[in-house]
Order: sequence, then structure tokens, then C-alpha cells
Amino acid sequence: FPDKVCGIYVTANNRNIMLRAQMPHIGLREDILRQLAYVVGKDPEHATLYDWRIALSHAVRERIVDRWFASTRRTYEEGAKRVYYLSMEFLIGRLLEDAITNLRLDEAAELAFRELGIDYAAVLLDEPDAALGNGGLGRLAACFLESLSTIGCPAYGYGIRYEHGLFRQSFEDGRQVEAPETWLLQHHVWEFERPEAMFQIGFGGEVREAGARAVWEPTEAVFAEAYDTPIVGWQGRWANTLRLWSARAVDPFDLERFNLGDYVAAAAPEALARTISRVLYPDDTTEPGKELRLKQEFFFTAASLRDILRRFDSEYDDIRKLPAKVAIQLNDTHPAIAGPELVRLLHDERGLEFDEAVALARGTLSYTNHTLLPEALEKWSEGLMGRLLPRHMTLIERIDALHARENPTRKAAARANGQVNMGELSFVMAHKVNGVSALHTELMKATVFEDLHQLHPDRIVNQTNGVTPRRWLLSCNPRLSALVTEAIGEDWVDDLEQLARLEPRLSDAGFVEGFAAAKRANKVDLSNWMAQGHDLLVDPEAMFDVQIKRIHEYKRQHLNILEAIALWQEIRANPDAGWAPRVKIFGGKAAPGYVFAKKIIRLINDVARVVNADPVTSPHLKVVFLPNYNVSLAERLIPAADLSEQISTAGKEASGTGNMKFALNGALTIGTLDGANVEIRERVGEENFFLFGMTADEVVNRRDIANHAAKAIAADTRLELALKAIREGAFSPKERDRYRDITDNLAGPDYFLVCSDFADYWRAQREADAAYRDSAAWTRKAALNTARSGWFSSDRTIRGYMGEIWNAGSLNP
Ligand code: F58
Repeated sequence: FPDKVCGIYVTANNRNIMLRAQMPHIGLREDILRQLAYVVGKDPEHATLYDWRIALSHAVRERIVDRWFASTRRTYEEGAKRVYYLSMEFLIGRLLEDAITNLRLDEAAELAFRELGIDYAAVLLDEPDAALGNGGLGRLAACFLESLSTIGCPAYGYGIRYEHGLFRQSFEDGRQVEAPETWLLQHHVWEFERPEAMFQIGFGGEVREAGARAVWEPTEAVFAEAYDTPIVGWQGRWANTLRLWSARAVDPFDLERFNLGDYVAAAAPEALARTISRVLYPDDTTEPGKELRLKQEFFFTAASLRDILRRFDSEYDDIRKLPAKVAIQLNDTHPAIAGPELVRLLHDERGLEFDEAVALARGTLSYTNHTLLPEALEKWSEGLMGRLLPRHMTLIERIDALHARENPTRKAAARANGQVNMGELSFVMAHKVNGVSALHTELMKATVFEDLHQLHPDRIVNQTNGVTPRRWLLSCNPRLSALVTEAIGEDWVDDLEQLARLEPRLSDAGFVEGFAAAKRANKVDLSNWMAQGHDLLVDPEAMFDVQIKRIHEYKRQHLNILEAIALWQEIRANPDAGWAPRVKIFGGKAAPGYVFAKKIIRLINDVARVVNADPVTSPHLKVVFLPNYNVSLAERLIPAADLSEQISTAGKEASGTGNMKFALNGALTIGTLDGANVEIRERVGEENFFLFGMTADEVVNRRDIANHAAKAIAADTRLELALKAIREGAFSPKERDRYRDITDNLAGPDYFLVCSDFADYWRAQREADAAYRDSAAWTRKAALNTARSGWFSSDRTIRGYMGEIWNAGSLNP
């Protein structure tokens, strides 16, 4: 609890009185009405859902602010080390329910709205998702923020306040159509504008030598303006800040041009500056607007570093204390320019010797790698970098030279072949580099960072990803969480390993029945929602088989749909074979420029149309692609899933985090030995996991076999027939060769080894069918998945970073 409380409605005393009276909803209801009148300006008679949502959000926000102040005060008082998480993406989703859950106001809010005669669930659903991220990397950053607050580790998230987050996806004739997402059109209650925290960020220009120092004189500049969102942890014991930067023009308006009647040109500087924080890059395949992307990266990194040093200076007068008081985590290489920029600030602007500046920066920075895919490893041409950031280009050269001096056997350099390799740069500028699962970390050592790892064998460490149990169990799955709390008390919420205590309860028929009933009710809810919102009728008795994630070749949604086609054909041939009914559910967006991924989406939609209309197979098999997959949809789907599809080509998925959410909510995984699947299987038990496919090593060897795909097809009639159906236009009768590029790819290079893994995938799926038929045994396996998933909490991950990377502590009481 805050030691000094200045809010009127949440003084500890008032709160205690209310708690004692067990009527917290009355206080909340009064606050909602007060906010509705005096902040929203509406009479309850005429208030819309939106108005109620804004009023509730303000009432909740009020209850966070004092705790937020108290956390900051405490950090200053203790002189504690601060952690700064720099990330291009924070996929935070909705914030209202999260805050309500963590402040434990859920019952009060529900009661308050019942008394007001308003549909509380609808109020919560009215909030748009803040989709400031593409996928796993951005969602991980959001889980980390919540865990940092729950643990009470003083921390800031730093990123970009994109005007438009990830695009909205719809389907037209089965094809993905993208529309801009407009989350900021409505009043965003959670943020506080900080016009006083404004920095001028420069680009381009010249570097002038001034004695021993260099002075960078940019020709272009924009302002970075801060917006703060408090992130409250479990039970409101601590709150940290997410600070997002918005770009605005230094000279917003050209009056001279305006007076000449050129209104468009007059407003141009502002429009140009704002472009920097206009949109989240959705694309990991094409390279449009490279310059803008690099500008975004430097913009938010430079503003964050300036802010970090300003805060440091306000407390300490010796810059050499920086590594002791500040830890900066680079979420992938997008903020990698932090290395040279910090060196520039320390060397050029503060006059430290170059070598010392590098040492201090290295002591402060650490870097997380999230991918080994060569096409996703960031590289910038020296031309572009030199034009946009001339001083940094020279500093990178000097960093390389210093590193070469320190390590004479070094082979590669950050600057090589006309390009700057941001992974190498991050590695040499960090004191720790981490992978996101055990397998991924080992592959990092053996592949992309092989040389650097030899030189610095202690630098690479592993921190397997995790997910916050507050959002991904407590709040998204109230039925299961109530059951768990009833069985073992509620300490699991911030100590997820407590879930292990559920295991002995598996011999208790009541508990097992409760577990099955919770899953069933979640499935009924999802079926009703699909019927109402999407006109899709599915049987909640069927197995809900779910694959939700970005659409990517390596994630192999096409393997899943091929299996669906083969299954459909087999059921048609033999409808009375006692098939275990299945609903295959897909969700996910493809990068707008990723043609192949978009084809996969269309194929799934085409297959769904044909299969769902087939009266013979329809009692046994349905295929559903839900549009606009986002955090909120994940919260709806995961609690209702029976089977979790984690079927990437081994060695390609760095970790995965969806895999953890599913297991935690009692879904069984069908998956390859990839990313964190390996660790999930180890923990939940191999008998409770449907394993298939080649290992990462076998994948590499398989590619050396000539015509591996053709051989796999020739050896498997089911696969052959499924591919034939696509090729002959069974799902696109009006355009038979619509999927030629997919079938040609699969029969030809098949780099991701869909064909080679197909037969084993089919086998594992039939094992899943057989297991599902024995519903008691299935429930037991599902419950074991929940009971044994405690390790996958992001609290555990964050404690790992705090101990092994940041050397930071917790201030939680
Ligand atoms: C993901 N990366 C990994 N990148 O694919 C996943 O295995 C891992 O669990 C997750 O990070 C968290 O560690 C990822 O999501 C991106 O979204 C890129 C962001 C920059 C643009 C290109 C996509």
C-alpha cells in the first residue's frame, strides 16, 4: 500500500472502512457516476456504453495514481537501480480489465454496474485493443511490463506511440484486406501527456571536429513528446510507467507559405514530422520506407536515452555509476542504435574517453535476440546510415576497431560488406545477450553468433519466455481460475508454480469434473459467440483445435490445412468410421507484402467454404478462420481450446508464447521440438503432448536430400491426394491454378519441410483423436498441462533477467 496517499477517494482509511463494510462497489459506483458527470459530461439517462466505459476507466485510473506516485517516491528514496525496457512494440491490448483485475475490483465493478442497470461485460468489450505490436515480441514486452510491476522492480517501458497500430484484417472473397486501425480516435484514458518531457531529435547533417571531440550538426530535427501510461501490478502493490514517444514538428507551421495561400505546404513540416510515429511497421518481408523505419528506431531510442540520463543526473553526479544504477534492455535489434548513441552522449557530449564510454555503455546495455531467420536479422546499408546518422557511422567503425583490438582473433565486424549488422553491433555493445528458449539459445551459440560466442563465452545466457498469469489465466479464464483458487487458494496468481499443488487433486472426481465443466462452458461461450458474431455453427462437443499466430511459412499453417484436406477426403471416403468430431480454428494476420502468407490465408478460407458445406463430413469436421486476430480474440479462444497447434519447422520458432498460454489453460499441444515446445513437453510430460516431426538437426540434414519433398509425396497417398485436390481446383473451381505457387513450392523446394513432416503429423493427429475419444483420460491430461505449466510465468522470466542480466532488485513490500 502507498505510504503517503493524496487521493480523495482512495485514502487507505476510506478504503479500509469500505472493505470492512464489504461494500467497495458502493464507493466505486459513486465514483463512476461522478466521473460520468464531471469528466465525461453525461447524464446517466443519456450515457452510451462508451461514456460508461470512460467513466469507469477514470474511476479505476484514480485508484492507480497514488500507488504510482508511491512507487516512484520509493524508488528515489531507496536509490534503487532502474530497469529500462526499450522496445519498438508493446502489444498491450485492452487495459481496463487488466487494471480492474490487478486492483481486485472485478466483483465491485460487476455489482456497481448491476445496480446501475448497465451490461458490465459490454462496457469492458467497448475498449479498443492497443495493438502497438505485430506478434510475440510485442506481446512479450507487455507481459514483462506487468510482471515488473507485480514483482515491484522499478522499471520503465520505452516505445513509440503509434497513431495507427497493427492493421485491421477482414476477408473479401477469402482474401485478406487491410484497413488502418484507429485506436486513438477515441479518448485514450490511460495516458498522461507530458509536454515538459520533450526532446529534440536530429537526423542527417555533418560532423565537425572540435579539438579532440566531434560535434554532430543535424540538418533535420523533430520533437519527441512523452505520453505516460501507468502499469499496475497484481494487487496494486506497485506501478511502473510505459513511456511512449510521439513525434511533432519543431516548427509546426509555415506562416509565410500560409499567407501566400499555399495551405498544404504550410502544414507540410508538421505532417512530415508526425510520419515518424504514424504507423507500426507490419512488414517483416518487404523493405519499403527503410529510411522511415531507421528514423523511427533512432527517434525513440535517442529520446529514451536522453530521458534516462536526465533522470540519472537528477539523482547522481558521477556518470561512472551508470551501470550500477541503470539497466537498459534492447528488445531485439530495433533499438540497437542505443550502443553508438550512448557512446556519443558519453564521449562527444560529456567528454569521457572513448574506451571508457564504450565500457560504461556495455555495462548498462543488454540485448535479447528473438529470431535466427536470416531475412529478419536487421542490416542497414552504410549509405543510408551514413546519411541519416553520420556520427554514429564513425562511432560504429571505432567500436569495431576497439573490439578488434581487444580480440585479435575476431573474424566478423558490425560494419561489413557495405552494411551495418545490427545483431553484431548489439552483441559487442552488450554485457549480456539472451535467447528466449533453451533450444534457441543453443542455436544462437552454434549459428548466428558462433564467432562472437567463442570470444565471449559468458555473454550469451538463456531466459526462456513466459506469460503473465494475471491476464492469461485469472482474467481470461474466470471459470478455471475460480476452480484453481477453490482447490489451492489464490497464491498461485503471483506464484504460478503453486499450480503443482493441483496434481494431488486429480484423484478427486469433483475437481476433475469441475475442470471438464469449465472447459466445456468456455467452449459453449465460444460457440455462441461464433454463431452470433460470425454466423458459424459448431458443436461444442467437438475437439477445438486452434492455431493462432502470425501467418508465416515457417509456422506452417499450410501443414495444418493440408491435414484438414486429407482428413476431409478420408471422412468422405469412409463417413462411418467413428470420427472424433473436430473444429479447426485459425486466426492470424499476414504482413501486407507477404504474398505467400496471404495465399495461405485465402486457401484456408477456400477450404473452409467447401468443407463446411459438405453434408457428409460436416458432422465431423469444420474449418473456421476468424478475422482480425488480436490480443482480445486470443483471450476468448485460448480458454476454449482443446488442442494447441505449435507446428513450426524445428529450429525456426525462437520460443513461442502462445504455446504456454494454451498449456496453462488446459489445452494439449500437438507440436514439433521447436522453441519452448521442448521445455513445455519436458514439464507437462511426454504422454500429455502430441509430438511429431523432425528435430532441428534432422531438418538441416533433410534439406540435403535431393527431391526430399517429391519423395515424401510419393511415399504418402494422403498427402498426394490432398495436394492434387488443391491443384485441380477443388477449393477454387473458378480459378483452378489459384494455388499453383503453393503446390509448386510444396512439391519443389519446400524449404520448411511441410511434406517431409506430413506423415508424422497425420499420425500424431490421429493419436490426438483417439485420446479425445476417452474424455476422462483427456481431461486428466489437460489438467496436468495446467498443473505443470507454473514455470512459464513471466514473473519467473523477469526474475531471471533481474538476477542474471540486470542485477536489479525488487522493492515490493
Ligand atoms: C517472436 N518474434 C518470435 N518478431 O518469433 C517468437 O518465437 C517469440 O516467442 C517471440 O518473438 C517472443 O520472444 C516476433 O514476434 C516480430 O514480431 C518482428 C518485429 C519487427 C518486425 C518484424 C516482426
